[in-house]
Amino acid sequence: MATKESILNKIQILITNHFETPEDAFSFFDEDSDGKLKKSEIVKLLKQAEINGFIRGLVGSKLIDGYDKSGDELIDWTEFKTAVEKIKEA
Ligand SMILES: [Ca+2]
Repeated sequence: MATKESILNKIQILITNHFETPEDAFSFFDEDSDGKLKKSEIVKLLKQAEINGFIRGLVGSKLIDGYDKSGDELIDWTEFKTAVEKIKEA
């Protein structure tokens, strides 16, 4: 069973190893360039982070629940940056 810690750890490894900066990661996964990550874009990030396909949808929803402060069901750059900083501390 994947724990929250192991999932966050994989996300951190992806961002650290594959991108120069969190900004690069954000713009890479923001495929429609609207400045926000919607659930389908977050699920692609989770796929890249090698999160098991069976739980990607659930994890995506949980991340949105946890980090979407504005309540629009999207993760904008400020929210993403806050999430990345929290993940680093974990
Ligand atoms: Ca987007």
